[in-house]
Amino acid sequence: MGNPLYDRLFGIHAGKDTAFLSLADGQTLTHAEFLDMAARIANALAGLELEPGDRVAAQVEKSPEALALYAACVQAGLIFLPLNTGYTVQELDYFIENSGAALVICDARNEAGLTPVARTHKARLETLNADGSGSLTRRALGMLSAFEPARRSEDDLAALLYTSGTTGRSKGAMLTQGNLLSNAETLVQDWRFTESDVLLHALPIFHTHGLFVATNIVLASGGSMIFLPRFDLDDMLRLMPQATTMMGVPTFYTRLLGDDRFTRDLSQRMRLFISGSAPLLAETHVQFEDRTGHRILERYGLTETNMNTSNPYDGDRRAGTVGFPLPSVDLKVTHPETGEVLPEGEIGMIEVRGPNVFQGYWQMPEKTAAELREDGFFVTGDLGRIDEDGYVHIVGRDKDLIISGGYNIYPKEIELLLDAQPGVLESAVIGVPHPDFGETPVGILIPEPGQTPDITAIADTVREALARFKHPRQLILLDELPRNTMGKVQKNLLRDRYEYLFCEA
Ligand code: MCA
Ligand code: AMP
Repeated sequence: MGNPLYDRLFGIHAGKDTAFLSLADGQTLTHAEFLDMAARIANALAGLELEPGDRVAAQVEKSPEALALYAACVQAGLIFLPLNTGYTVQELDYFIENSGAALVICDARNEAGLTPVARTHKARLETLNADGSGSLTRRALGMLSAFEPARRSEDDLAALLYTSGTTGRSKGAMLTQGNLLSNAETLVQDWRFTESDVLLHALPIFHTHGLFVATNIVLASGGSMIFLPRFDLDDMLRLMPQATTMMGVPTFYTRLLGDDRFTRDLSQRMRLFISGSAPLLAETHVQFEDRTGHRILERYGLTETNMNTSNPYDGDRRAGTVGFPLPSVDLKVTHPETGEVLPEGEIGMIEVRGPNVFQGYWQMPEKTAAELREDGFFVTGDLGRIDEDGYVHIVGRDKDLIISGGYNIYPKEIELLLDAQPGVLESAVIGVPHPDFGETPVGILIPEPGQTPDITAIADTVREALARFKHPRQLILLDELPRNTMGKVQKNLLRDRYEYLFCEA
């Protein structure tokens, strides 16, 4: 049986002195060095008395050690639970409690804040810092650089990734080894990754995009990565001539285009630019081709499914579409209420099925039943249509979701917090266009009769409670919220009203 995910992504590189990671400062790590690091960490984790199936929650900065932690969890049969580095202690408390994590790994600068949380939820706490130091690495240093992979099957869980929910509570998407492997292997073929590829990697590694789409593909194909801690324009421009591929959210592309130093010459060696996580404006697609001669390949996915569709590698990459369902993915457009398949060209709910689709939400059978049908189709919450040539178009969302720079924000979570503030009767959070992040949240507050809420104090409370990227960029006081005859808040009217808050008309 072995350990399919470990064997096919990591084990295949055992003993290879080939380049795997090259860092911003020019340092490099070979596959063998990376696997040694991972095995030491796996030994350290085993020494902490963790058992296969235990959850390891990690809020750590991007580094080779952080990536090796993912490999170590796979090797030891532990369920990896990566967390956005922007989450506050209050947010982390929920993830740690909900997942029942046996171990929490954090940056030393957050250790004091997380110690009581870990203690309350009976989790161990270790540190791993951006420079690779920390208590976990100290444990790993004294360990053997060999570790017999835990026996696992493709049906065993490999990762738990939290995605926010429309009710304000995040849900842990359960992903098996088979979910991750099948998608990685499909995408290697579809996007023609080989061991000669060098991926310019500037995405965070706590989400599907940077961790599974980018890293798993490079591992499965035997290529290497220029592994940057974050998106820094100067680093991107400096290192692009050494790369052959890049994956990014639309903000990466608009930021590159906003800099005159980004020229056709810089991308001469590049063979493929991929975009996803949020809609790429057709205008960005066109500008990019004009500047570089490359047509960005846009694809579509979700945390629950990894990737579902992709524009073709060889055929026409059409701006404003997310291409065709990947081989092995069934995709249909259905009536949002009845679930009936709609005729070609009509707009409806996108549903997907395939070996990439997750197993359900961690300990939330009702939410799972609501979104994952018995016949295996997952109801994405995205509205779309399939055109006469078979291209899938995402035209909107049936879920109340804002995507800022590729990060998902569920208004409900912010509204619950705003509603609870002194002097606030009710609130509505809407997404409005933003030139850099695509969309950004704005909070509309309705005061209790005769009261004037203290906007500064409310903004301070929000800062304390929620990750920076979720903070409404503006809080606005209104007398009342627009409602339809059923009493439902008409967010579309609010969005129309504030459409040009951050972008020129
Ligand atoms: C950082 N900030 C943000 C964001 N990122 N605010 C809103 N939206 C964001 N995305 C905060 C910073 O903390 C900072 O706060 C301020 O905004 C400006 O920071 P800046 O330096 O401009 O930001 P940055 O550090 O350059 O980050 C922007 C970024 C980054 C490069 C777009 O957010 C990013 O790498 N995003 C990728 C997200 C991603 O990987 N998504 C995939 C999800 P202050 O003002 O206090 O300093 S997986 C997924 O969606 C599915 C499966 C899929 O299809 O891929
Ligand atoms: P997440 O919850 O982070 O997995 O985000 C998944 C959501 O991102 C999807 O449901 C879509 O709404 C959105 N998304 C991902 N890729 C694209 C894309 N290429 N175009 C439009 N929306 C996208």
